[in-house]
Amino acid sequence: MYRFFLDFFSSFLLIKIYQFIIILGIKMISQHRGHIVLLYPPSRTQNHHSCPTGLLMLAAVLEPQGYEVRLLDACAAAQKRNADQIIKEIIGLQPDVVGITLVTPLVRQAYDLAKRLSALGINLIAGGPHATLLPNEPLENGFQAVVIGEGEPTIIEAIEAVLGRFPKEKVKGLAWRDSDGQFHMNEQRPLIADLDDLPFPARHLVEPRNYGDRNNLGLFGNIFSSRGCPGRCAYCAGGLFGKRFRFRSAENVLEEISQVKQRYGTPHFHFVDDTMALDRDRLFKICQGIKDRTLSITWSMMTRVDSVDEPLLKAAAESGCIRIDYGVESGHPETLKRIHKPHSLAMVRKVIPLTADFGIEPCVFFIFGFPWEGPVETRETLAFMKELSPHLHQFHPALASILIPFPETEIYRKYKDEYNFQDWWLSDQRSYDAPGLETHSLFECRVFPLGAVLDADFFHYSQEVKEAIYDAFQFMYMYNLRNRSWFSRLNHLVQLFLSRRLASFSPSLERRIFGFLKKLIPAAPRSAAVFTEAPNGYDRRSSL
Ligand code: B12
Ligand code: SF4
Repeated sequence: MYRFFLDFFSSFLLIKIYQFIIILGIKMISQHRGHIVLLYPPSRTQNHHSCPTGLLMLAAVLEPQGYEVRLLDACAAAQKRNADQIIKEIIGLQPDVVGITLVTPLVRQAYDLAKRLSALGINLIAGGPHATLLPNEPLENGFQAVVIGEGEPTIIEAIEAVLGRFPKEKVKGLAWRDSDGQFHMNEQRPLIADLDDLPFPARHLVEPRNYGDRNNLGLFGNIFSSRGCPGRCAYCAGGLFGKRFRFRSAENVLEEISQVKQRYGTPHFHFVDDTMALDRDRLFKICQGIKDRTLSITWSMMTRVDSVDEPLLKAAAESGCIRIDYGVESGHPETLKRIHKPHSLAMVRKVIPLTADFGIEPCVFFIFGFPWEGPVETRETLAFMKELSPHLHQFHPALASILIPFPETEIYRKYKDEYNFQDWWLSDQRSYDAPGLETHSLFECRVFPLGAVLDADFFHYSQEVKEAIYDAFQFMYMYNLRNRSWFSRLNHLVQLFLSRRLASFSPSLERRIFGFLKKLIPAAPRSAAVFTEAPNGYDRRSSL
């Protein structure tokens, strides 16, 4: 009997060992299809507090197919890296291919980096919004191939093509250059028909310490649930995912939230969709599902003013929605028409207080500096901001911006010749991804995170328009300080006033006198706006 058990046990063990060797062998054969680095390129001004969803989605497609993937986010807030550091790291990793996301403001630096990497013999593939809009540009700046539009269905064939293991001309959605320098644009790849087919982002590749302290509980919470937008806003640099609104099923979205909550304890989710609420039925189902599954999360979304109403806001609030970002853009009705916004000021006047009434923080975005706007129109937007402000907890720093003519937008096409800003993203003078702290007045540094955009001088604003824009930003800054002591507010106001007046008289004198103050005095309101803790302790920096 004893012998029987011993024989049985040893043969069982042998079978298991053989099984292990066979599986290992298969894995070793199927693995090592390549080492891939996915890179979000360096920026002087951007700090990410959450991981880049697009690259994680690509990694999720690559890993099961035997590719070893490393994520490098040069903008990760606690581990920012410049081009030299990135190059050193990439050389150490010895990848077969590096895939880089291109967004317009960062291409100037990304191209420099690409040329240096390419000179080292490293294979480079570009993707993302800028690469999709202008596919031949990356090919002239060090990249071997460009993936146009959605990356998931194309990335594997693109890598194989760059490595010479698959014919480049057969990869749908690929732009490439042959050995004679000839530019080729292959047949378009159809949009993904069913987004539920996509794997969940490979969040395990993220190193949390790169993104800051352990309080950053929203790190893993960026989630996409739909793609495409039927809107045609004149300034919008989207379009990557097409005009047709496609969405994941409520069940699929809920499953991802459950898994992330369980694995990482993520308490807050931010939907990065362009316009989350376009399919009402689905949103109702998601809200109901969050409650039914007792997920106990909070969440936030971006959507259009005209896509919500009372029942939807009620359902959202009941399921944990704490913030909705709305693109209001202007307080000047004519501007709303000219930029093809589907909402009116009356709708905004209704929706913003309604959102706040349900306990959801409404976050409104404005754009200043449309070329047809003078000081009067600019002040109309400021007046509208003031009107809405009682319903707003505070103004977020990313909330108002100055119009940037992103490539291929209606604004860019209409005004590029008149204002002579063709291909501005390649010029040093207009590349606004620069710190500007040395060149800007204390006033600009404090209230005006996008000061460098004014320097780029896209639309040649008059002094009156600039003053009106300054007033709007100063209003937001002081509004965020409204709960401070009167002394603190007065102190800030006096500093701003003196700096602004002195700078208008003599910028160099202002810099000399206030120069050291910039370093001494912490920029209270921006940090007050950025580092606000939501009631559940979720650090909302992660979604900004
Ligand atoms: C979240 C977000 C942010 C976050 C980023 C957080 C983070 N950690 O990544 C923050 C708030 C920091 C941000 C800032 C800015 N953003 Co932003 N942002 C978005 C937003 C809303 C969602 C991005 C996302 O996750 N999408 C979902 C994923 C799945 O899509 P994806 O990233 O595009 O990736 C897919 C493809 O592009 C492609 N792909 C991407 N990279 C690569 C690489 C390779 C090798 C390949 C093959 C494919 C590929 O495959 C992916 C899967 O299909 C988009 C709008 C949108 N709907 O995409 C705007 C968007 C990307 N942002 C935009 C802009 C302009 C900015 C700013 C420049 C704003 C400013 N005025 O300064 C800054 C600068 C960003 C920076 N870091 O440099 C524009 C870009 C336009 C352009 N021409 O480049 C967009 C498209 C918004 C718009 N409609 O105008 N942003
Ligand atoms: S609604 Fe948003 S995503 Fe759609 S076109 Fe307008 S700005 Fe772009």
